[in-house]
Amino acid sequence: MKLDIVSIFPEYFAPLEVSLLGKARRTGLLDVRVHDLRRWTHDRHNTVDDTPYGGGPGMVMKPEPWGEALDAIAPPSGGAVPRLVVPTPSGRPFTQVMAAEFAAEPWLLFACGRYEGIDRRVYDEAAARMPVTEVSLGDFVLAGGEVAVLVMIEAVSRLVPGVLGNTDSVTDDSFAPGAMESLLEGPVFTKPPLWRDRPVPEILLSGNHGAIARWRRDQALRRTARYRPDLLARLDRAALDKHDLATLADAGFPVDGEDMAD
Ligand code: JD2
Repeated sequence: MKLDIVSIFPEYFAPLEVSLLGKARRTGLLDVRVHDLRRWTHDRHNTVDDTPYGGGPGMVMKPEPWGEALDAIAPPSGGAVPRLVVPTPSGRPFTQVMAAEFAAEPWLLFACGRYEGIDRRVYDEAAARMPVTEVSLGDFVLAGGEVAVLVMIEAVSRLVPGVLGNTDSVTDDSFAPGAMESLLEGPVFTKPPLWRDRPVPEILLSGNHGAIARWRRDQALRRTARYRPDLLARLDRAALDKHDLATLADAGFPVDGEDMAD
């Protein structure tokens, strides 16, 4: 998979040389190229921003350097086209489903804005010759797109076959698309069995796989009820058995529908 990144802070992307992603790059699974937007400026001060039309606070990224950058990286008559991904607080929420869709693309081009964002005409012109997706990581405000792109590249890359290695731990994820249900994962433990007077829950040492699965599901349901009631509300009622309903009722989240009598 080819990943191009355009930013006025190419140094932000040093972490892409570390760990999983660093290895995937060295083995050729990922072809990552980071470009400095200022390379496509022509004035003495390498200006990339200007004041907003209509007034208001802050600055806006000028269209010309972006136009030249996109033309250079994805030539208008160049056959293959990338998907342009632009982080912005006003984009569609980035989800695991979107990460999986991006992971199936051969070529992604990430545009990192700064200031109050990029002149709208850049999106419109790009959309005339390539798919464009504006994405938001969530309801908080970052100072620019760089960190959002690092997040997305990490989420996408681990879904690219061969990057993670262990494919089971990908399909088991809480938010794996196609998973029948999305529950938060419960707590995990490893050795030693007793640490600073704190024991590992006995059931996990029991060897009773059915009881362990049940306990883990209860933990997942309780945690989801507490932190993500919105996920529980979206759960298919048919995916909940009698024991699930009792666990949720005990957690203070009775699920409506049929009563619990057989
Ligand atoms: C960004 C800014 C517009 C105010 C480029 C913020 C983001 N979930 C998210 N929060 N914030 C961003 C994000 C992404 C790119 C840029 N800014 C600052 N823009 C209004 C502040 C500039 C994502 N993804």
